[in-house]
Amino acid sequence: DSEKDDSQEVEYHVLQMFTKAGNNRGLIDKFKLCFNSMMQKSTIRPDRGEILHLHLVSDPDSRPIAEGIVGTWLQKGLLKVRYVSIMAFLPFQLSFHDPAELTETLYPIVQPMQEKFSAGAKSYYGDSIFFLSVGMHQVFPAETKRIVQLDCDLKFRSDVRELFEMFDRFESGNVIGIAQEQQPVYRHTFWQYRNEHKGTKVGDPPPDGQPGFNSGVLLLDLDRMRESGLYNSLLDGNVVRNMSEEFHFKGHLGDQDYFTLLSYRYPQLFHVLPCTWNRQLCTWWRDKGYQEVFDFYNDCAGEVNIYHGNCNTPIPDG
Ligand code: UPG
Repeated sequence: DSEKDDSQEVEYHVLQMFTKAGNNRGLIDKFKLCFNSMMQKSTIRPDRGEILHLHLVSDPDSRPIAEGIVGTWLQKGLLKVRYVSIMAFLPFQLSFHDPAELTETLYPIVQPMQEKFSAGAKSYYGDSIFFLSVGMHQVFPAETKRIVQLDCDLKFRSDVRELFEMFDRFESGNVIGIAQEQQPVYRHTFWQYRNEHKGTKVGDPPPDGQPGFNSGVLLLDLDRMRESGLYNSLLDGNVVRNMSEEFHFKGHLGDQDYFTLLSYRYPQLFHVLPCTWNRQLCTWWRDKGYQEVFDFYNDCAGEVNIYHGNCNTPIPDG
């Protein structure tokens, strides 16, 4: 199962996008909360031969901001040592990836999705980088076998290690772990298909329906993504266009739209994470004509493991 070998540390790869943070106080505060809560709850420790490797996709202006936040965490720790590189004492490893460079590899892979699941050519989610997860298996080297990708607007109440343990629950054929969307957004965007296919589960709420996915917490089994003939065949432009047409679907939420559409034809590619591991707090769709059904989508029983303050929703204390 694991990357463990006696001579080597076990590496737990976590990736986050942290771009255009320059004048975005909101994003900076979100990242701080997410990072601090993840570190506070994490039991992944270098002295146990384990290392948390944080990959940040950051443009040159955002990078020093991230370094500042990560540095604050260090000052809280044992860091009183002088004359020694502080990086040697990091309780985790940090790597930066330039979005412009990643985009060069990504663009040819994700261009068909960008056409269908972006708000427009110049739109914010139109950037290829918002489809990074879709082509991550081709962007990262073969040594990187699994990655957990996280939005910045999260708060951990549990150990990030448990997310990695969930890879072991994947059934054969599963390549990505992802939680369901907790608002009727896909009930809305698939209205035409639903209208033409009475009784379909597409866009219906849990437990029996297929509400679609939310990409705030993503378990990417890069090895399986690389090996899956099915997954890679579905990256093809014609396939994406045909599926979009079949479902009369045009989205604007990037990777999560693509994964949702795929799941309606090929659910076996996805391992569905418990709702408590991506507890979405946005309620924007409640009063857009969906009062009656909203709670069917939004209910999530059990202790919250990760809060997701999507659409700028404040995250409760504690
Ligand atoms: N991000 C940046 N810089 C920005 C804006 C976004 O780095 O200027 C990153 C960041 O990691 C952020 C993520 O992109 O957390 C998603 O953007 P966000 O504004 O948080 O989107 P939301 O509207 O909160 O989230 C919805 C979904 C979420 C999904 C996202 C894009 O709830 O799960 O990932 O849309 O599909």
